[in-house]
Amino acid sequence: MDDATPDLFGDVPTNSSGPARMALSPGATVLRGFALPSQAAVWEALRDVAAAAPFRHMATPGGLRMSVASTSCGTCGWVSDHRGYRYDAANPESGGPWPGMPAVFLELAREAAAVAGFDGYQPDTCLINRYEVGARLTLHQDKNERDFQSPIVSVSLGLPAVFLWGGAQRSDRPLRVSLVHGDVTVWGGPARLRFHGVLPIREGRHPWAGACRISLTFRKAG
Ligand SMILES: O=C(O)CCC(=O)C(=O)O
Repeated sequence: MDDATPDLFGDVPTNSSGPARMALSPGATVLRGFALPSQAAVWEALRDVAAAAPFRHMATPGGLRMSVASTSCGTCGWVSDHRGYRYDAANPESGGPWPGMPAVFLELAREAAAVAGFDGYQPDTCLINRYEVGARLTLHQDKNERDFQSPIVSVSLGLPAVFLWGGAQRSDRPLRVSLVHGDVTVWGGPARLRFHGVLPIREGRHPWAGACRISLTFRKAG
């Protein structure tokens, strides 16, 4: 991780944001605090991935700087530039492969998918987004993957966020869902192509992540 990253080991608040499991729509579930038991190992693995493939702000195809900083691990990584959005086996920053998917990431994603009703999940990539205060993701669909049969699994770490859970059309009014450190959101089946996004992150400080939020978003891209 870069030098904006604070100390790794501090006290981390427990998660108390409501029911253990919250259905958003058919095929979409928030698992409250699901990542907490493995948070220390996940955080350490995240530090290693970010050291091997540092976060950077990519450009949209239209030339705008994305407000989130990103990196990836797995057999391919999500990239965006003037050529469009896609997955690439090479990290454009280094020209080499992305770091491998840490076992603790894979295990967490597989377990969360199974609990949400998607057995046998085999993600091949994890997009890691770092949101500083004010960073956001506008409503979008995840559709650069070849495989829409597999779900998306997204782990929230650090500062809280308001997740927008939209419909099949961009114009559908989204639900606003609070996500806190350790929550895991899974969407697949009839929910796989729903629009979703993240409102601008509000100021705050998390004992591990400092003034930022990090999401790990697992996909089967290839
Ligand atoms: O940060 C999140 O919780 C969601 C990430 C996301 O929507 C994406 O990477 O497509």
